[in-house]
Amino acid sequence: MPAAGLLDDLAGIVGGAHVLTDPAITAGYLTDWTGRWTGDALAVVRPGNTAEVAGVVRRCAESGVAICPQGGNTGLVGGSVPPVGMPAVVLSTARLDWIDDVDVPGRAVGAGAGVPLARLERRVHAAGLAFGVDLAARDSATVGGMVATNAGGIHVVRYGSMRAQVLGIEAVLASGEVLRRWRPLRKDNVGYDLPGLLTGSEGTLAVITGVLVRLVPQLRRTASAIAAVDHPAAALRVLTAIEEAGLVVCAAELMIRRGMDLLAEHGHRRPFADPPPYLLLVTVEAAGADLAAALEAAGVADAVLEEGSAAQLWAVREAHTEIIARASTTPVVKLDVSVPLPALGDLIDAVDPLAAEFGARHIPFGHLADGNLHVNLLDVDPARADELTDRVLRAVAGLGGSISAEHGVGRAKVPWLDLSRSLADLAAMRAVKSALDPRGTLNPGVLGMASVTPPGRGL
Ligand code: FAD
Ligand code: 2HG
Ligand code: ZN
Repeated sequence: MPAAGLLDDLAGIVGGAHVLTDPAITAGYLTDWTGRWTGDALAVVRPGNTAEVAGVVRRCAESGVAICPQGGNTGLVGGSVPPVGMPAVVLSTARLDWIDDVDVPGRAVGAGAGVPLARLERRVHAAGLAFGVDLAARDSATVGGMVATNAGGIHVVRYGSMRAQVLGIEAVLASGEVLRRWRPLRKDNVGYDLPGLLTGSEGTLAVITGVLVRLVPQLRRTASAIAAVDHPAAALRVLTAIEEAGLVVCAAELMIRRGMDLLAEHGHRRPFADPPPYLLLVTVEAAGADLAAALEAAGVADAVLEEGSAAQLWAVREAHTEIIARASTTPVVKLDVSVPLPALGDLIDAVDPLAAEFGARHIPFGHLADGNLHVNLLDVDPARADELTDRVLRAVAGLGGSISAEHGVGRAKVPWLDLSRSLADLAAMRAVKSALDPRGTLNPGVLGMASVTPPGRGL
């Protein structure tokens, strides 16, 4: 077996039980959440600490074997699975699962890259604080993966995305060296912001092994409502009215009647018996009566309001991804994009006829306050998926938007990078890549970055 020498060495580093080669076990690591992307790997390697990660990175680099870092494998752009036809290992962060004591006065906590978000949230809540990023994949998505993708989620309007939470980072560089900046400082302007650079690097610049994140006060009193609106522009007007009433917005999401119909077909209760064209889900830090008054003043005729966690209202929003995946006859074409706020309605109007032309169903939803729409296209003929993607992303660019709002580029959007970045910008990104990973070992192909140089020694 040509890889035996490499695999023996890797087993020597992480322990034989953590070099997985049984296809029945590795299969789950080789296909992404959407089912659109599948790769090959010599093995899945599960290091238990930073030194082992460094050992794996060094040993793979010696053999010119690519490394695909993987956390919870909930990414939606194909970046978490290895390429096809190239020697590679998946480096799973599952065992980097430590959480430090919460630094309550410093409002910070350190965690291993493989810690799932929900576990971090529970730990931080027990200490009386909260974490500023939340998303529906919380049970599986890891802190390291969320940094690597600069995840957004439902609270960006209040706290910013993942990059805004990162105070420090520990990462293994392609050379095997460990980069560690680990102080809970809110201000630290000494040179390049390397933690910021690694945030959103999608596994192409380093393997993140730990993260030091800032924490925020727990929300003491919240109220949520789903309001009936007839257009995204109306949803934005309601949002503005809520803000002008002095209420602090924690989340503002947009949904559409077609989404409600689909959810109802799959057993979910409709918030309204007769669903309106669009629905605004808003959470504020305020009393329910104040939200009700603001909605009334904004001219909202129909709304369902809940105080506290509003689990039922949020379940409607959070079920979208799963139900859409279940309902589509082919892997869903998922295009996470952003446009200037006033163009949200124009984008939906531009995509609807494209979907019809391709015989697809279009169920958009997303983070209204961030101008972030999740264009979900169901039943697309896989042979025409790229053509439809091209048409949609060109429409997004035409509206002054970005081809990736929060999920990243991965493998899915590489051919369209030039719609969002200039040649000079792309050249600067490639220069960073070749400086930090000159042999192209880390996640080749992702973000359009170079592939591995030929092996320096046998496998
Ligand atoms: P993976 O999927 O394992 O990896 C994602 C990328 O990060 C890959 O390129 C991988 O190589 C790299 N990577 C992972 N770990 C490391 C590491 N330690 N070091 C270096 N690189 C690494 N995303 C949002 O932004 N907002 C949402 O609201 C949101 N909601 C979601 C809801 C559902 C139901 C699902 C399935 C996904 C959702 N996502 C959302 C997408 C996904 O959860 C995020 O992209 C998340 O950050 C991925 O974390 P992960 O641990 O699963 O990473
Ligand atoms: C969300 O906001 C996620 O729920 C997933 O970003 C979006 O399924 C999607 O397209
Ligand atoms: Zn999202």
